[in-house]
Amino acid sequence: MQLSALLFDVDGTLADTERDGHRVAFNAAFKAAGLDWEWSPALYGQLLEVTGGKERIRHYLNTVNTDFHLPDDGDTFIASLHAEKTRFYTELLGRGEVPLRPGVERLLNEAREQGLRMGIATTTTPANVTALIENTLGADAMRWFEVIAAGDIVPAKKPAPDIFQYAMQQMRLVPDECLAFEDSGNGIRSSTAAGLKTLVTINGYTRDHDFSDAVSVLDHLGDPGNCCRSLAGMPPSAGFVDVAYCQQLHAQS
Ligand code: XBP
Ligand code: MG
Repeated sequence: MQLSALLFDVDGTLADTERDGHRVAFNAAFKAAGLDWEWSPALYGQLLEVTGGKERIRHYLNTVNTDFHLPDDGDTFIASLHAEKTRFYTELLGRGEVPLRPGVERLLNEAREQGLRMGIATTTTPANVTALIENTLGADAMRWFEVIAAGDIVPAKKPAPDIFQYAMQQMRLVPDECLAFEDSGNGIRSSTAAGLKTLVTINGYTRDHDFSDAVSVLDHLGDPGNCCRSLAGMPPSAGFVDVAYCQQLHAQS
């Protein structure tokens, strides 16, 4: 089957959002709620093993801040804290504080020009996707993606395959028509379990994750004059990820 669609993860893939974006927003929400919780870059890196902000807060309380007494309506408490975090995060994106990673805008435009379909498959909250896309690519760019599969739209977050399966179902695609883009161990476990070939671009938090199932591992997507470095798999002959390279990866058995 030929390559018909690119399916993109968001956090860590389209933009390096975690350390200086989501983490900062979590800490701002904790402070606004009068909580003395402070997630350092190192602690946040550990907490990232759990996807989903609400799930991550609960994981923190279950494993790190075990002395904190969660109110009886713990789910409501966490959900309202997370809603405040999302407000801080979308404001941070609105200030342009998180740029797209190298090569992302170029590849998205090249894919559009060459008629490749595109979708988003992410664990983050839908509002966060809108804020990132609109603040980096403009409001029209939301229409570049046929589906924004995000957050609680599926019962199980990554590493479960649900979010990628949902995106393909909405786009009426099968895995053999697609190539997935991810950045983390949870992400590639999700995309691989959904039957997808996956290109990985690592980042500071995920460089030591297991990407043995990836068809290619790069330090970023690259641009003309800013070549990417291949860490596993066939390197891109142009020195950056273009549609031709995506088609070569997709054609690999
Ligand atoms: C990354 C996640 C998200 C973000 C925080 O998602 O696991 O939970 O860390 O966003 P992905 P929320 O890599 O799949 O894009 O607080 O909205 O969950
Ligand atoms: Mg990610």
